[in-house]
Amino acid sequence: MRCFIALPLPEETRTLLLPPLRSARKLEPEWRWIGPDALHLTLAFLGEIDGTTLECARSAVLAVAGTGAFGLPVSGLTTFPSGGRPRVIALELGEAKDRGSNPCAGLWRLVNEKLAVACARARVRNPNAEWPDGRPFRAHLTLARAKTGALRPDIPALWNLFGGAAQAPIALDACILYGSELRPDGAKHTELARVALGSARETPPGVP
Ligand code: 2AM
Repeated sequence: MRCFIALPLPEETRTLLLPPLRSARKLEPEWRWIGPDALHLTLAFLGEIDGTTLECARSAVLAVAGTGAFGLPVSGLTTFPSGGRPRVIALELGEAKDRGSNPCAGLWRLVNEKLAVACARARVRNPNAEWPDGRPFRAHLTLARAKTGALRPDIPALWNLFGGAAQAPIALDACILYGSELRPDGAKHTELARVALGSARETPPGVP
């Protein structure tokens, strides 16, 4: 199954992003805009995996349970790749200000290290082909992908739509191993494993 490890967005953020996503679809119709429920912050893309490798991915996600939730500010809107024809429109996320140093990059490193160690122990190939020598980690939320022949998007106009909706930091409090089925109407994501990031030391609301 095609799999990836990512952080889901809280319902509040998905609701906030719904109106700008609707407007963006009209503004840039030659881009394939993602539905708010499918938005996520990718930590590792694993491609087609099964059996032992899938179990290694599951164990890597379980290993980051309780490492601490955090909130990331939206810092801008950009296209990827930085050179050449843009293929992706994404919201860029800055680092958390409410915790110690770089919790998101730390989580990206930790889950990928756990995956690499589990794969080495099980003597299977690490499915994250980019780890550790690939592109440096840039926390982002992919909003749209180019359809064939898509024009360069109007970034200032898009930022006018999304900037206002993305003022509060986005709370990231879970890590998920997703299975992804590619369909003509967009990818369908299934949760294969989910952990809460919230630290075990945190007291739930209402508990003294
Ligand atoms: P991104 O959108 O955050 O860049 C699930 O398909 C996720 O895995 C995508 O949202 C994408 O992350 C990432 N992904 C998909 N195909 C990929 C590939 N070939 N290489 C790296 N990452 C990929």
